[in-house]
Parts: sequence; C-alpha cells; structure tokens
Amino acid sequence: MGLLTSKIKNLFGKTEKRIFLFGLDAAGKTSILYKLSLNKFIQTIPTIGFNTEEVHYKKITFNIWDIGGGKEIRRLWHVYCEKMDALVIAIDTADVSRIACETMGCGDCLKEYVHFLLQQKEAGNIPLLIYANKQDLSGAVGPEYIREKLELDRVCAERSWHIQPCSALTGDGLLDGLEWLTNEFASKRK
Ligand code: G3D
Repeated sequence: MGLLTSKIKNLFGKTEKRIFLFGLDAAGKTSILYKLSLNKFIQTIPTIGFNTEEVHYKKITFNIWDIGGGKEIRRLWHVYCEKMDALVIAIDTADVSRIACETMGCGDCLKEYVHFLLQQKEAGNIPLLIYANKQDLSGAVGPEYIREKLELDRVCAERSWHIQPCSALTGDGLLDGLEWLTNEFASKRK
C-alpha cells in the first residue's frame, strides 16, 4: 500500500525519498530531525533504535530515519539501509577527537564506522550528505578538515557527496542540505 501511494504521488510530480541519518551518539541527529520537521530545537534523550519523521521540502517528502549512534548499534547501521535513497551522516564538528583518531580500531571514532558503512552493499552508490553540525560552537571545524580526516575523496570516488556546515540549534544550513539532495535526485532523473 505504501509503495502504491508513493508511485501515485510520483505520477503527480510529488516524490517520496527515504533518507537515513547516521552518526555517533551526541552528534545532533535527533536535534536535526526535529528542527527540520517541527522547526524546533528540542530537548533530546539518547535514541534507542530509531526516530522517524516526514519533512516536506519543495516537491519531495523526505522520510527521515534517525538511527541510534550508540557503540553497540554502529556496526549494524547497514541493516537499516533497505531501499535507501540517500545517506546522511551528522558530525559534531566541535568534538574533533571523535571524528578520526590516531589509534586504528579504537572503537569510538566516526571514521571507522563511516568507512565500514560505505563498504556495505546496502549503501550502494547513493548520494552522501554530511551535516557538519554544531557550527555555532567555538572550535567547530569546517568541511575541509572533515573531507581530509574521513578521506572522502578516496572512499567516495564512486558516489556524489557534499559536506553541509549547519547548526541544529539555529537551523542554519539544514535546508541547504535538503536542497543539495533535491538537486541530486533531479539530476539522476535526467
Ligand atoms: P544524537 O541524536 O546524535 O545523539 P542529540 O544527538 O540530537 O541528542 O544532541 C546531543 C546534544 O548536542 C544535545 O545536548 C543537543 O542539544 C546538542 N546539540 C545538537 N545539535 C546542536 C547544535 O547544532 N549546536 C549545539 N550547540 N548543540 C547541539 P545535551 O546537552 O542535551 O546533551
């Protein structure tokens, strides 16, 4: 039924897209989800499992799934990836120690989980949007730092990707991320 509704909507020029939002715990995933869907910065509690909301932007209904980022679930992120149209990763850019650390296999930095996720067949070669979150905090790093530390040129050679500086607190940059995805989907249709 859901698939049929989606196909009918697509016929009338409205499109539904399934987006998964991953990231370490406290990156700001839940805050991003509710700032986009309710336009509110809410008091969050750690996500066990997932939260999901619809966000309407231009002609697209984004079904956004915020997946828990706790240590025990990170290796299972790909299990959630069924029929995914885009992958979104949220990063706490004010906590550089957890983006990529010197100790390989430390078990608590984003880089190893992102690389693992991107290698899974479920992640295919769909677009990757990175929300470089918490730009309102002093000491937050920018896109170039993330690009280099996550070695994106190497691991994303076959997919389109974009790093969007943002703040779930102020809302800055969040819609720009959806705009990039919207353009990506439109370019794939041509
Ligand atoms: P998660 O879903 O990735 O685990 P949350 O992350 O959305 O629960 O956010 C974790 C903490 O970071 C929360 O603070 C939240 O208010 C804060 N946060 C999220 N996004 C931003 C942002 O853009 N700027 C700032 N300054 N803080 C942000 P607490 O204190 O509740 O742990």
